[in-house]
Amino acid sequence: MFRAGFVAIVGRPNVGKSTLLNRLLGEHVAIVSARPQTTRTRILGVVHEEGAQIALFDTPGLHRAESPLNRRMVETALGTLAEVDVALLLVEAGTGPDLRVDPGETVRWITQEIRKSGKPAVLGINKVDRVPRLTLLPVIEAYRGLFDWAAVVPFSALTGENVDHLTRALGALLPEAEAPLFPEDVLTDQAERVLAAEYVREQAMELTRDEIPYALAVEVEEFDESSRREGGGLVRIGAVVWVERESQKAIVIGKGGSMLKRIGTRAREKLERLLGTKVFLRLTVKVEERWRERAASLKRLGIGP
Ligand SMILES: Nc1nc2c(ncn2[C@@H]2O[C@H](COP(=O)(O)OP(=O)(O)OP(=O)(O)O)[C@@H](O)[C@H]2O)c(=O)[nH]1
Ligand SMILES: [Mg+2]
Repeated sequence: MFRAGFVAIVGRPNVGKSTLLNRLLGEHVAIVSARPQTTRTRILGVVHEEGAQIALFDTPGLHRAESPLNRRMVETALGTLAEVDVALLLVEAGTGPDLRVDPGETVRWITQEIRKSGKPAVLGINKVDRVPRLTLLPVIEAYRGLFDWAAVVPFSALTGENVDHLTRALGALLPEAEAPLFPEDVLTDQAERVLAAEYVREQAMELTRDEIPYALAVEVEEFDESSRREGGGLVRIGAVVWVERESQKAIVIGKGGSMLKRIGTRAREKLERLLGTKVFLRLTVKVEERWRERAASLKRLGIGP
């Protein structure tokens, strides 16, 4: 018997949704950072198993959103929940030194949304690598009280521990299918130029501080692979790093261009690994005041349902 269908990975920001997607795919298709609200769009990853094909959507972290950017992120995640066969709610084991047991208000709200969707749901408790095993028991009990989970799976997206149990639990909940939904070689819906923009944003988020990681957007203006086609092995990429203020621009560029250079070098190295070619990456920093509040800018950047 073969099963195939869609799963939405939902949860609060920073719990490891994108790390899990990458782990399942064995490729870095969704950017990851130590900061919350990294993912802004939904990202499809297709896992091809022996008896099942699991199409997973990584989604932006669910939170109380205020700005138009954040509201669109939340709408994207909730909209995805409505379209899938199965929900995977991710939470993290033990935040901070006082290992947290209470699921908290946001997780209660997300669980409510899952209940409203009428979808079967799996609870994934991520980051078990950083807590003693025994401390998990009260956590599992607390979450069991929230919803009738089809399965509760503690795992670590970072080390891969127990991730196979998670895929088995998800696969078992998918509808029976005559045939796979996607060809064997399909891994993601992310175009290479989108991945290029995201890789730059990932490094820029990682290397900057305070409000800057959230005020960043990256737009690829040039993606020239003509030399790759001719066997020259070079992809030429030109990207704009958008910020909201001149002061932020100065920081992203850095003294004598040093910060922008670090961002560019790190992104280029990762891109070369992904694309399997040499990459020439040119970055420019530009200011667009309040882009996070402008519908046209968000649309241009591909953010929103
Ligand atoms: N120790 C540990 N850290 C993890 C694990 N999974 C993810 N992380 C870290 O948690 C942080 C957030 O990971 P992301 O994958 O970006 O989290 P996310 O849920 O996609 O976050 P948003 O996109 O902001 O909603 C990163 O620093 C990851 O390295 C894990 O299993 N163990
Ligand atoms: Mg993410």
